[in-house]
Order: sequence, then C-alpha cells, then structure tokens
Amino acid sequence: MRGMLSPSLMCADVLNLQSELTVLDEMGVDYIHLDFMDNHFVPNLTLSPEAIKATKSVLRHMKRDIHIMAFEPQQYFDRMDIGEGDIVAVHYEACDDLGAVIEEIRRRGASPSIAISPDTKSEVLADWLDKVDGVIVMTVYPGFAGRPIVEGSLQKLAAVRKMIDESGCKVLLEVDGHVSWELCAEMRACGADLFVAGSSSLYQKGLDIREAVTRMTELVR
Ligand code: S6P
Ligand code: MG
Repeated sequence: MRGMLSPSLMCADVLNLQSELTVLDEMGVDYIHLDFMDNHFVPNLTLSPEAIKATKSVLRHMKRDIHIMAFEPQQYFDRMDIGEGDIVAVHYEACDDLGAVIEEIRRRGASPSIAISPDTKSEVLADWLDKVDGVIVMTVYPGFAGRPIVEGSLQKLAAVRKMIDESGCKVLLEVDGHVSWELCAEMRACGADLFVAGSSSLYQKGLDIREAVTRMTELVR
C-alpha cells in the first residue's frame, strides 16, 4: 500500500480553517487529521465536536481521520456526526468498554481505530486487530503539537507492523507525533501507512503548503 498523508488541522491557521482544508482537498490529500481533546484524558483542548462536524460541509474527496483523546469517546459521536468514510480513533487507555465503543463506530458506518499512548505496550493490540480497521501508534505524549519523539518509538512502530502482518488482518498503521521531514522516510521503512503531518513538517513556519504536501507525499510513498 502507498503511504498517505493526514495533515493535522490543529497545526493549521485557526483563522483560516476553511481555506486550509480546501487547499488540501483540492490537492488530493487522502485524510485530514482532526484532534479532539477533553482536558481530562489529556490536559488540553483543541477542535470542538461542532468544528469537527462542520468540516464535512467543506470536504469533497478528503476523508476525516478523527483522533479522540477523551474518556468515554462515544459521548461525542453525535456532535461530530461520525459516519461513513470516517476513521474514528479512540484511545485504548480511555475506554471502559472498548469493544462496545468499536461496535458503535461500526454501527455508524465508520472505520474504528485504536490509538495507543507511548507508555502503552504494543502487545495490548493483539486481541483487537481482527476488530478494527486501523491503529495509531502515538510517538509523542498526546495533548500538544510540537513535542519531541519518545525514545523507542520507531522500534514500537516496526513491532506493530510485524504484529499486523503476522495476524493477516487488514489494518492501517498510522503514526502520530513528530512526523518530521527527517524521520518520515524512516517511519515509512518501519511500516507506517498513514502519516500525521503537523508542526514538524507541513506546518513549519514559512513553508508553502502546496510545495510541502508534494514533497512529503514523495517521502512517504
Ligand atoms: C497530539 C495530537 C497530534 C498532533 C501532531 C502534531 O496530541 O494527537 O495529532 O496534532 O502530533 O504534529 P507535530 O509534528 O507537531 O508533532
Ligand atoms: Mg492526533
């Protein structure tokens, strides 16, 4: 499978979100990464559920890659209007009944994904690979953009790739956190399929977003 981009909207210009989305959509970018935080599971707030819902009216081709960093994420599904075409990632650490949350995502026609934080061992995913369409390996501690990569993250990414391949399940491997110009090719070599691009790459100050998307698409191909 070719590597795909998922630019992180929390790193874009908040005063111009509609035009930021439109440029990416017109360029044929596959996914837009939409971070939601509840200020409890992680100590921060970003896009509101209503802002995440509103992106639907702008997107023509690009799909939503919704990353919910919140306890009991199912309480926000209606307000985000999740449905067909969406990837909806919930945290392994944040759900009392992960199976029920995954089923609810499927019932709505979306693709369930499980995100694991850096301190969570990759082995916990083994029981879930046949139930989800994706996993997110967080390579920074969730909550903020611009954080340094956590040591051992590339090895963890490669271990999850191996686990997916050996399981025979069709699971998209997404990497989120410090996906930099310097590291993205290496992350690709470790087996990542989908790359969350934020302040370490596409949204570095002064870059032309069109040129940056073209360059990064080449690097993760
Ligand atoms: C962080 C969030 C991420 C960030 C991304 C930003 O909690 O889940 O998706 O948006 O990490 O990219 P960077 O390059 O600043 O780490
Ligand atoms: Mg994220």
